[in-house]
Amino acid sequence: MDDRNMESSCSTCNEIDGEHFKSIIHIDLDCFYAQVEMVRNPELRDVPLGIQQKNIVVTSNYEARNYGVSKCMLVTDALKVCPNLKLVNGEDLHSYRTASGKVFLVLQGWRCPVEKLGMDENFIDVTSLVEEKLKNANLNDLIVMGQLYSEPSAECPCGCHNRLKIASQIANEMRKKIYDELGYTTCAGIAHNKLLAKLICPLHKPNNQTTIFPQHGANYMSTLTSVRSIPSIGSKTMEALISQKIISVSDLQEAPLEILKKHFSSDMAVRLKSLSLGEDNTPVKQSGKPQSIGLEDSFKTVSVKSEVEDKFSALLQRLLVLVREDGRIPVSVRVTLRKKDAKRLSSHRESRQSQISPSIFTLSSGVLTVTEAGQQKLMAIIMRLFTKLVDLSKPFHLTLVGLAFTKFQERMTGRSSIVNYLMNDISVQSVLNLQNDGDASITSMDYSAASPSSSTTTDLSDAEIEPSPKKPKKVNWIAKKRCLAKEEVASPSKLKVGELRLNSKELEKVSELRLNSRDRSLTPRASPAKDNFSDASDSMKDLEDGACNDCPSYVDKEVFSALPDDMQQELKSMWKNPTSSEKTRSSPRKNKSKPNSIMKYFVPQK
Ligand code: TTP
Ligand code: MG
Repeated sequence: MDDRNMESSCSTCNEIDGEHFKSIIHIDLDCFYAQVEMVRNPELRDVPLGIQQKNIVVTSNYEARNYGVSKCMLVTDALKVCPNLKLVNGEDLHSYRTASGKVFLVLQGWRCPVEKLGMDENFIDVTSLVEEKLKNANLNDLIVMGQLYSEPSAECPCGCHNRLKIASQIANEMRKKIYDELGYTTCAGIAHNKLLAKLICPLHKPNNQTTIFPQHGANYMSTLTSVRSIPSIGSKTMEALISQKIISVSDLQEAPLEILKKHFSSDMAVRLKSLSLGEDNTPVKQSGKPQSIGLEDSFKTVSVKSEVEDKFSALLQRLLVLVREDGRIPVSVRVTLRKKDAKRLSSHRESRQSQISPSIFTLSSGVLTVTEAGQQKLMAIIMRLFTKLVDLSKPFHLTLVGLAFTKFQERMTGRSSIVNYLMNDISVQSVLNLQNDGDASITSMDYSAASPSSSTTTDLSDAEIEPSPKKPKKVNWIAKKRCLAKEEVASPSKLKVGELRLNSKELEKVSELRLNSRDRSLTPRASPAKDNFSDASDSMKDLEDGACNDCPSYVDKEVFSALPDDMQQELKSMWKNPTSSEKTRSSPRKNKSKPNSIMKYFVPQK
């Protein structure tokens, strides 16, 4: 009997409807870098095309794949199988990043959570949209758009088949829009969870989509020949599984839980088992700006300090361009090395990170810049981290160096700037990246490319050299309200009443960003910028519930709550006196008696 026809029982669907109620789409761009080049230059469309980085073809179009050119092939080998292969240098990632951002924007048009994975993949949770569409759908007319992994012998009582049929139609619309607006073809996977949506996506590539019903999840998983196909199983977990002769996903399905528990924690053993059966309940997390911005350079071997310095210097130059485009001010830098271990004939990664002073960066006419002296400071920190990772008194062999800015301050306009207070994203979008990238735990699904064993250490000693930004009490409180308690809050400036010296640009920014209350609703998620900060939305709700019930409608209540108590009192008493309040609102800059009164910043934009 065909494996695909062996459905798992669905008689308990209603009891476990928590497992089937979601509808997830995974979209992957076909031969991504190659398509970007082909859209840019139509002459490349009908020729076999390879994208070259160093001596490797990182991807190729499907024309070239027909000749046997595969991803990550050596250029020399690719030219052997396809002598007329057209090669385009793909080392400058700028246009790929731009294309990736545009696809993300198109997908956001459906107003569902979109989680970006790498540059050319996105998960979209269309559960709510499907529920909406289901209300008006004629169930007899529903069909699966694109391919279906396997015909079901019976309807699932929980209704997931109809939901996934609608999801397949939404996926089709999304793919069509990406093609119509940007010219890129894509593949999609449609399933009730992220795991199956991602894994089923490439089944009919290119330019096609595949839906899988929950009952066939375990069957499909059993066709995967390596446990490594499962996202979040990295090299260490795979090694441990192989040592138990668990190689394919079906081996994992059959492995007794007790055996797994001997080699992994109990939670992890259970999780491995669930994954092998196609079960996964990780949520689609709305993506915002990347948590870190980094670049790596790999090579055969480097064993001399000055060469390492040159590599880092080149990386830093390129990284600063990316940071400028991003616009956030970095407050932490991470150095990564891949060391060749001659004895074990293997290599491993090590990282170390350090705080950096935001003052290294300057904002000039809205553009982030670093002076020559600032760059020297950064290089000094980078080389100091390097010497902590490598014992220079002994020979060393590196095969990769990497540099990343790992934490950011959203905006910084001056040490004592009120701007830092009067913005909702007042402190930092920061993430501490201290866990092993690969295999330490799989309690939450990590869909990012699994990296080889690696470790990152935060270098606290460097924090002394580059002083740690202070954490004012008030801002820490706001961070807590936003459920950022575990994250670090870095260097928002402290507001003192006597230090209110806004220059005109800051004032403009404040007015523009925070005080245009006529255009803003105070409901959570009203502002598009908020979509990246779902935790912030919650905090906003809390604040709205209590802190400033007497505030006039044009006042941002979260901003109000962030002000020192005495300032809040000053404002409240003014609002209680309509005459003075109105005067201040209509003519804030003419308030001669209190030139720096906070009142003038609470003026709706005209
Ligand atoms: P993939 O999605 O793996 O490949 P792809 O989009 O080129 O092809 P497919 O049609 O099979 O999805 O990777 C996305 C891009 O990432 C790819 O175009 C080039 C780049 N890339 C690298 O830089 N290094 C690599 O090792 C791989 C696999 C991809
Ligand atoms: Mg792709």
